[in-house]
Amino acid sequence: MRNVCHPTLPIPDRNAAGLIRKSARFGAIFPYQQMWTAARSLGRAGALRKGDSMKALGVLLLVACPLVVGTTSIRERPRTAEAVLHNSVGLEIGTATFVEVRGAGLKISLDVHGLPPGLHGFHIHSGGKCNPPDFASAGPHFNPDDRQHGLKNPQGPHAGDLGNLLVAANGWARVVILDPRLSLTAGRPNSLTRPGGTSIVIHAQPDDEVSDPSGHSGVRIACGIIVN
Ligand SMILES: [Cu+2]
Ligand SMILES: [Zn+2]
Repeated sequence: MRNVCHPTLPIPDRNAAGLIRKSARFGAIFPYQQMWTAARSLGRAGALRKGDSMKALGVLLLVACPLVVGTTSIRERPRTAEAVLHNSVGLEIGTATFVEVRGAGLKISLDVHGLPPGLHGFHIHSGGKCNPPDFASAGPHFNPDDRQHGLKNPQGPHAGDLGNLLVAANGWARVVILDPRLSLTAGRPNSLTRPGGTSIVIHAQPDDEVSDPSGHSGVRIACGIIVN
């Protein structure tokens, strides 16, 4: 019946398959239950005669199809984006991946190397350009809610404030964070998919997380354009 209403979407990966399992139950069973309940009540009411059965099936399909199509949206691949980061001399230093988590925000996984050890402020910026060496083209912090800078600022934060990145002695940093203020849904004010684009920027200094507009985090030492 699913194919009557909507083509079955391919299962994209194991994570998505986990999400799908529950919805598949609803998609496969719930409409049938609806149809069966409806058919029984029609039968009880004497509304179903022999010649009407095909017409009734058509009506029931019309009723049931939106239910199935409604659930297939859960089957879709999660919205994702990525960025390849470069340093101020144009060398590639790592990647960031972005996965929208329904109802929770945006999961950001950053994996970079070749950076000075210690704490570095890092943010989503509101420009989709990373022109070295100063990356000024990335613009200010992404701030759709018109807040002040800093996760510890009572008037903050910017949606693009990500805190500090701890770089190990060997220059590597790997971090996974969830930012509840961001999305990848086009058209939403907090979406990283927007006209003009967005970028992820790492700074030379720690972010004090309170000083507007950028936490005294110093010059920009790496930048990646966010694409999906
Ligand atoms: Cu920044
Ligand atoms: Zn900020």
